[in-house]
Amino acid sequence: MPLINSERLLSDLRHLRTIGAVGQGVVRPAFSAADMAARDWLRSRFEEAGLSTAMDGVGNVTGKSPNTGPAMLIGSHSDTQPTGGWLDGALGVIYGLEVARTLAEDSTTCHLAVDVVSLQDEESRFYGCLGSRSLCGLLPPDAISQAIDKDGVTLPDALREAGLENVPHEALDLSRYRGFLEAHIEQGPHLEAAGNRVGVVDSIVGLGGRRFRFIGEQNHAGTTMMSIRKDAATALFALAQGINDAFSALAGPRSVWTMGRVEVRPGAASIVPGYAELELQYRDPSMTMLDAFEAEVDRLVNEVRARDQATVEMSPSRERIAPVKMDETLRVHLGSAAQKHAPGQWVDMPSGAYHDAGVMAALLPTAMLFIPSIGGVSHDFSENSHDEDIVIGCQVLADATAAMLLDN
Ligand code: HGY
Ligand code: MN
Ligand code: MN
Repeated sequence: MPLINSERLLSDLRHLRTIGAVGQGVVRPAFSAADMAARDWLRSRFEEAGLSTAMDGVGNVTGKSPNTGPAMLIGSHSDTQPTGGWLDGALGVIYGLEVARTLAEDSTTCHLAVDVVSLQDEESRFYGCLGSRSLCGLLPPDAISQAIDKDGVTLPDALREAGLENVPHEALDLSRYRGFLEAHIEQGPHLEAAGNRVGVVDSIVGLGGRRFRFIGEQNHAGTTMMSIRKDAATALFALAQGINDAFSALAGPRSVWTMGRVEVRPGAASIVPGYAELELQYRDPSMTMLDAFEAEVDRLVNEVRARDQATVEMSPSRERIAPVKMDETLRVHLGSAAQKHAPGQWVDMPSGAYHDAGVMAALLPTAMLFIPSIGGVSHDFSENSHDEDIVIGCQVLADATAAMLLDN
């Protein structure tokens, strides 16, 4: 099988890291200037690789092989979290580019078709997995018009600012594709802890989220007696504690939940807060568990409402993503390639993070490959992986991709 160009791979990853760099991390939220600069650079690299490129109306950047199908579509996202790591998403996009180049440069595989994609807003600045959902025709009708980020920027305004408001949205040509592959950093501790170098994902967790608004009565912290207060923060804390207690009692082995955004206004020590916001996200490999979490939240909200401390409004904070199984046949090819390049140091494993692959699997046979995250850290500027793991992961993906297409 053709060998990847490891220096070229690392050089492209390091260049992408410079676009939106903040210290050792990266800040490239969807549709930010840095994100669009990165997408323009990716397009130029895809073109240099002989791929025909385009940016569609939601910012997806594609690079298409001149070869006829069946093709493999390989990619991930190049947008990041507000405090993002340099590899989350970027790894899978540059892997796709390197696999496309490697197979095109070798006489035994140059007839194979590998397309590459950088999907938009996987990190949910405006809408979770916006790009992959758009590509798959899975965006609800008013998703774009209603989407607004945490700072009040609307998605239509961001699209206008990026010059995309009149650009057509690309739809996946299912007749062209054998499948979709996404390589990603594990973003967790399991591979490193077990001394493994490659993970072949068997399933991706499902997730849901709720947003709560608490409306009380702002007042003086000294003269407002406890019996007559309508303290928005007290209601928030009561709900948060109730969620932690109830979810802990319900949780399965891979259940997780996070209340990562809290706002209390006006945020002064001598003022009884009149307004508060809380955002909850929960994940599990089982849809039944996700449903159970949501039933508990409904019960707890009614309890807090009954206390008459504050009015509690609840709404979904994001589109729910169902748990999804990866394609068995593609997984076998990834496992064979992993066994060749990391014998005895690879493992089948679930993904605790969600990914665009979780959306693409609705339409295409889909598989994912993980490489270890140093210290299991991600969604933090310190996110990192060892170069040798980055290189091995890409070689495994290249071998598996060639095998999948030759196997047709
Ligand atoms: O949050 C996630 O699972 C993904 O990294 N955006
Ligand atoms: Mn992420
Ligand atoms: Mn990611």
